[in-house]
Amino acid sequence: MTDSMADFRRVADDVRNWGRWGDADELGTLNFITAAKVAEATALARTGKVFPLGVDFGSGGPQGAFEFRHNPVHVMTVDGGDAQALVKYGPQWLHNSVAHHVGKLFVDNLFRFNDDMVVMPLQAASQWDALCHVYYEDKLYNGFPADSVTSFGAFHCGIDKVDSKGIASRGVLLDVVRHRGAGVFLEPGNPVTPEELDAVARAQGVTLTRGDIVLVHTGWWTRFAQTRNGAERGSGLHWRCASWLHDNEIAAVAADNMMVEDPHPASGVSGAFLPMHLLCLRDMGLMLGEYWDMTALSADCAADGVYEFQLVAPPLRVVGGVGSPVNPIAIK
Ligand code: UVW
Repeated sequence: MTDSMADFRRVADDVRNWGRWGDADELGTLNFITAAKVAEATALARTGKVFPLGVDFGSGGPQGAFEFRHNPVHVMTVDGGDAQALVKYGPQWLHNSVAHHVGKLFVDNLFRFNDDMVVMPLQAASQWDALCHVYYEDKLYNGFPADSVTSFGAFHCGIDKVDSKGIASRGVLLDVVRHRGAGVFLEPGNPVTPEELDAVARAQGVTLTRGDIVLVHTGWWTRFAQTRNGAERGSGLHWRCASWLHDNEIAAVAADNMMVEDPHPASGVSGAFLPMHLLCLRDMGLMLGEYWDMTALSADCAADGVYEFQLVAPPLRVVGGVGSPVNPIAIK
C-alpha cells in the first residue's frame, strides 16, 4: 500500500536527529560509534576469517540503467606495450611531453613501469552515500542549506567529513534471503518490514546494539553475478525501516542491492521517490552503503551461526564528495 505524505512527515519528525549532536555536527548517527564500541567490535575478530565485501570496479558492473551513471572506466596511461616504441621514438618526440619524458627514462635503463587511472561516478560499484547525497525542501542533514553543495563539491555533509570515524564498528548481517527461504534473491514488490528485521535477528540469535552497522542480505548481487542484468529490480527495505534504524540507534546500514530500500512505488510514499533515503540521509544523518557483496559472508554466517563481526569500511577522503567507493571488510 502506498503511504501518504502526511505519514512520511510524521515519521520524519520522529526520526530527525538535527541538533542532537550539536548544530555543527556532520557525522550524524556515526556518533553512536564510540571508542568503546570500536574496541568491542575488534574483539569479534575471533578466527581471522576475512570477507571483502566490495565488488569489482570495472566495465562489467551494474551501471547503465540510468543514463547519468556509468561503470568505472579503467584506462592505462603507461603500459608494457609502450616500452619499445617509447625507447625508439619518445625521446625525440618533443610535442608529446609524456612520451618524451617516459621515453628518456627508458633509454639505456633497466627500469620500466605501468600506470593507470579510473574515471567513475562515485555512485558506481560498492559505495557509501554521504549525508549530502539526497535532500528535500532545500535542507541537508542538520539543517545545512542544500545550496552548500556546489560544482566545487559539498561544503557540508560531504564524505570527507566522516573521516574521523574510520569507519569501523560491530557489523551485524541480517540474512533476509535465508530467512524467507527465497532462493537467490528477494523479488521486487515485497519489501522487508521492520517487523521482519526483528524476526530475522531473533531467528539468527543476534541482538542489535547501539552503534551497530547493519548489513541486509537481499541476494541482489548474487543474482546479478549470474545474470549481469544491472537493470533488474529486486526488493529491499520498506521505507518505514527508517524508524527501526532510529529506534535501534544503528550507525549505518548497507545492502547488496542498488538502493538499500525497495523502490517499488506501491510500497512507498506518494510524491516522494526513495523515502527511506530522504529520512536516513537528510533527517537522521545515517549513511547508506550500496552494492556490497554479501554472498560469501552470508554463507559463512549460515554455516557457523555467527552473524556479528568486526566491520571496517573506510570511504576515500574525496574532498566535498557526495559519496565514495569502498571495499568493506568483515572480519570474524
Ligand atoms: C539515487 O538513486 C539518487 O541514489 P542511490 O545511488 O543512493 O540509490
